[in-house]
Amino acid sequence: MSIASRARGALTLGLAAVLATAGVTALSGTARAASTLGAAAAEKGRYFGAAVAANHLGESAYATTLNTEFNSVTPENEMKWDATESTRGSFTYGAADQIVSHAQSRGMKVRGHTLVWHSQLPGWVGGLAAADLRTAMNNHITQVMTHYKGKIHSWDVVNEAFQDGGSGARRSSPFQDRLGNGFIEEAFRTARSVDPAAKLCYNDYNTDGVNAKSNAVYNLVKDFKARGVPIDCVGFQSHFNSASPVPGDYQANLQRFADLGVDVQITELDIEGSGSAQATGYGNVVRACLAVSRCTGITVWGVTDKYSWRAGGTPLLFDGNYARKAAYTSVLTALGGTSPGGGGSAACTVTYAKAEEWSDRFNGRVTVTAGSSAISTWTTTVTVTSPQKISTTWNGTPTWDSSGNVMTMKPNGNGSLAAGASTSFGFTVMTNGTTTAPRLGGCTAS
Ligand code: 9MR
Repeated sequence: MSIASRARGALTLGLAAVLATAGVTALSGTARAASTLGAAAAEKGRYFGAAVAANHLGESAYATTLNTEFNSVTPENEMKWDATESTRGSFTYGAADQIVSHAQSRGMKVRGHTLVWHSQLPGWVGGLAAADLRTAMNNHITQVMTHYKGKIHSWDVVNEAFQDGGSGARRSSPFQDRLGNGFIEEAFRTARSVDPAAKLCYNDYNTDGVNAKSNAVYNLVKDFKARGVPIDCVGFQSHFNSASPVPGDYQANLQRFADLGVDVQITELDIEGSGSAQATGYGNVVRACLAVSRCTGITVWGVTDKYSWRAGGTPLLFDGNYARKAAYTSVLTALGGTSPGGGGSAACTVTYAKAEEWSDRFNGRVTVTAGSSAISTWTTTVTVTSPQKISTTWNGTPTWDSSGNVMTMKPNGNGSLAAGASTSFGFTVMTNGTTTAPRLGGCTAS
């Protein structure tokens, strides 16, 4: 035995003794990889968050998915100026407070979004002359940050202040037009004075690769750092689709900002699409963040496709039935986690869609998609609500529990699927008067 391994042995024994004294049993054997996004990200020293809407927290599947998978939240609209100060000097925090207390009681972090932005800005702000606008902006920052002092890990102090396109110019807004370039600096200085413990971020979109807009933000941050203007982080929204895919220099761009001495955060990630293309995009984003030590966390812009701001593009990790998508598996795998039920790296996801419908029955179709590795077989379950009965199935081999309501489905013959590839099976549900949609269990792959 080498000296090093003997030292390690002694250390292990010492640790076991400490744990035993503390009344904790030391576990031996291989630790199981984390099986949720939040836990897997935490093992990598990052948070994994979602944008949350207060009005969905009462939906149990929404809350369960949020609580199980995520460890940070961003109020999607509830902290914006139109929500918190729609009338000058009269502050309303009800919906935002609901999200903050939901998060705090479950140990989740909260990102604050956003203090100074041209959009979702009440009309009265745009009507103010310069001196009054300056007072109103600083008062808004002061009031909102004071209300949430100590509860927000990072604030998007200024959002989307630059124009799209090649000019690198500032976007026109009441703040820009009346206060000039200095409004961003003023907002950050005010924010620092109110809550010195919160990380202060500049947040924008179309800045995810090296381009004229991100260069303009880069120069702003560089100037702030050189002059000692407080700034701690830059948020990269990362709204992607086929016209605006994950840039090839995404990681390099994150790294050049990090090299200026700020943290970087992926703040509003969503990628339109489906299947393996979407899964690959998500995996690339997560791997880029993990490769940049100052990339401290990732937030996806919503929990489920059905409530996304661009629901038609199905851009998120959970479908409208809260089933994990291939994109979910890709993210979890990239974070070093393992799907529940997915042995080793083999993993799959299932989604349900209703097909044909008659007065007494309907057809359901389940699509099984392999994760980022090929699988040799899969199993999933479909549960119908009594008195419904499944009368026929196709493209699969079913077995049944004693109630006859839970069908376990395996492939017909060869169940192998390439990474990201899909197959589907179908079945007919006799409604017997009940039209409730079937529920899917997890997908198990090997
Ligand atoms: O997702 C938000 C949506 O519900 C609002 O209607 C919309 C209004 O502007 O804002 C959406 O969130 C935006 C975020 O606050 C800033 N970056 C772009 C996001 C998507 O539009």
